[in-house]
Amino acid sequence: MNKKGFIFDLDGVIVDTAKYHYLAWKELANSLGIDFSEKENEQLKGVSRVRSLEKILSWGNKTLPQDEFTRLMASKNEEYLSYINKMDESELLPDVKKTLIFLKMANQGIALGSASKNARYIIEKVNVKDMFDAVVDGTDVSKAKPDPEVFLIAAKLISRAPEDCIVFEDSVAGVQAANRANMISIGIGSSEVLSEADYIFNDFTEISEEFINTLINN
Ligand code: B16
Ligand code: MG
Repeated sequence: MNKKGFIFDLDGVIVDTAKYHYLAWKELANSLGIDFSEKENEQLKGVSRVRSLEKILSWGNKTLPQDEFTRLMASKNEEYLSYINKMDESELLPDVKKTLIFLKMANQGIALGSASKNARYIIEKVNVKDMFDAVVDGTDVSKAKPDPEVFLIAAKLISRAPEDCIVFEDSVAGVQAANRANMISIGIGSSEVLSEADYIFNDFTEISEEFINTLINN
């Protein structure tokens, strides 16, 4: 049987923490007199914490001294963690667990490839930590998505060549990172936003076992 590597993004793929990032960033932006919409929020998905704040400040034509910038990032993370602390397994997105179990039973490599520095904590909270053979998160990389670093490290840790890996991603930056890594990209979300992905599904309920078997065997 073929052994492929399946790399999962976290926010927006395994759990809908994107909504908590949005709430926490919006509160912080509003406190600075800046507002942004869900459409602009797409640009923050998959993007590092530092880059997110830089983008928000640029939308408001604002700059901040370094110490204030660092303080605001910490304050956003505190607010974000207040939502995360309440998470449990019920917040796993539909059919994610089923897909993970199917891949495990099929003896495939499974890795997490997330930009989030909170990723390890979150997969523990929602009780899927044991499903992953390797975890690469925002603390392991020096270059943020769309750079392919996060996925290339994940492939290495599960001993798969990049072309034998399949990435599930909800962000434009993440799909671009998977494409640059020479992996198959599967967009989870809207086809308008994720048009650069090789395949696009609204969520895992649309991904059949037949389709996964095709990925495994091709
Ligand atoms: P943190 P992912 C990304 O996670 C989020 O999509 C992005 O919105 C966030 O800014 C980034 O993690 C950093 O998160 O502040 O928790 O370190 O989608 O790559 O799993
Ligand atoms: Mg994501």
